[in-house]
Amino acid sequence: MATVKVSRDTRATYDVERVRADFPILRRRVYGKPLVYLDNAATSQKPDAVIDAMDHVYRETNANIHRGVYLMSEETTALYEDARAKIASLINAPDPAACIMVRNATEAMNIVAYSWARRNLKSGDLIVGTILEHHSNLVPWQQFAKQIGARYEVVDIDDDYRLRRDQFEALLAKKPKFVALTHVSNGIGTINPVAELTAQAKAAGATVLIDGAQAVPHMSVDVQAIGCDFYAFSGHKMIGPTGSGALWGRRELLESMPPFLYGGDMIRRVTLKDTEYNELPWKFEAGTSDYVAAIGLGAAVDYLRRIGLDAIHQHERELTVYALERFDELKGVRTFGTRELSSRAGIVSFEVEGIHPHDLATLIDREGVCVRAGHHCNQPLMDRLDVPATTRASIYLYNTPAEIDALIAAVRKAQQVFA
Ligand code: C6P
Repeated sequence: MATVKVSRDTRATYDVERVRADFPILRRRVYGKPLVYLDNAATSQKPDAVIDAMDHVYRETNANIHRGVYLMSEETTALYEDARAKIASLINAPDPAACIMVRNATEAMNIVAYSWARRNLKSGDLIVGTILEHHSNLVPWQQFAKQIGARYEVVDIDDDYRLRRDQFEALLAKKPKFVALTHVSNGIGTINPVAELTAQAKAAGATVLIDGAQAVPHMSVDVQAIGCDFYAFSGHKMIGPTGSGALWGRRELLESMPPFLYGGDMIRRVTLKDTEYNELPWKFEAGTSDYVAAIGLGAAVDYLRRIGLDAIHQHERELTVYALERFDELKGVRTFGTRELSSRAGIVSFEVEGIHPHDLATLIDREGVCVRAGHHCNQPLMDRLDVPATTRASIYLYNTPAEIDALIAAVRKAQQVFA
């Protein structure tokens, strides 16, 4: 399959060295070699702006939110709610109150499984997923279906690693109640046409959840244009802190759902007989939130918007094309994923003949290059590809062509070791 070429004229405007200067960790060395961080699908590095925003809270304003009537609590609450507004605006959510702050995408998807699905699905109902799902958007549905006697069926991929639309449509003809679908595959980088798929699923009467964990960090996302009912993502993959993320949902759905967790902050009035719940979004934010992480995520959103999600996406696309071209030069190497660029994110999973992915990743690491080896929480996808695991390089806004060269050189060196 031929690699699709893209124009490289944004190179002039995208100043990757300037971006890199904002990420202090990129200055470190590993094994005496410059760090080449290519495990961005697992988690991303953090710029000074995010570290400083969190440092500021701990040094200047730290106090529990929504509880104190004193200045510091009010300041921290304002920073937290301001972060929520930024996060909502990033995905063009119509209403920040429908943007629930969570610890990560996994928690977001479990909220939908526990609060929405338990109330709205019953025995015999059909839930549709895809073979591309990360375990966190597969296991909750598979297990939930088992518990209530519902059916969970998945859409396969075609020879070009893209979802089989014929199969999706055949499943929709069975009138599923729910569709759980990833925006971008973390295993092989397929970008799903989520707006089209959502429109079809909604026309068939399904409620739609999109897992945006690998999309929001890398491209412009507009939940209104997609038309889905729920959209989930993690902060740590988008240069924000661990312990941050969001679940956006349609207000009317969130209002009809019971809380996921019970405790402080999610209540309006408690008596020994009963509890009246708080309004959105706090009904779903029981206990002391990781408000410092959320504030850090707000700073990450500011940073990403300053660079521009479209510019980041284009930069990653150019690097992906470059990486695929360079991989094609290597003998005994197979890359997974479509070469159709409009459907391809900056995730390059590959296997090298005669070298187990874990051995390969260990040797690559010795050259200062961080990649992930394993099933990437995609075991059904690995089974489908008929491989036990892959080695995976995943690209982000601070990566450079020289780093791709370092990866390729490290793979060559590993091949020599095993020759
Ligand atoms: N994928 C990877 O290396 P959490 O762990 O909740 O922040 O994100 C879960 C998750 C959900 N959906 C997709 C598409 C993901 O890629 C991930 C996390 C990492 O690919 C860690 S397994």
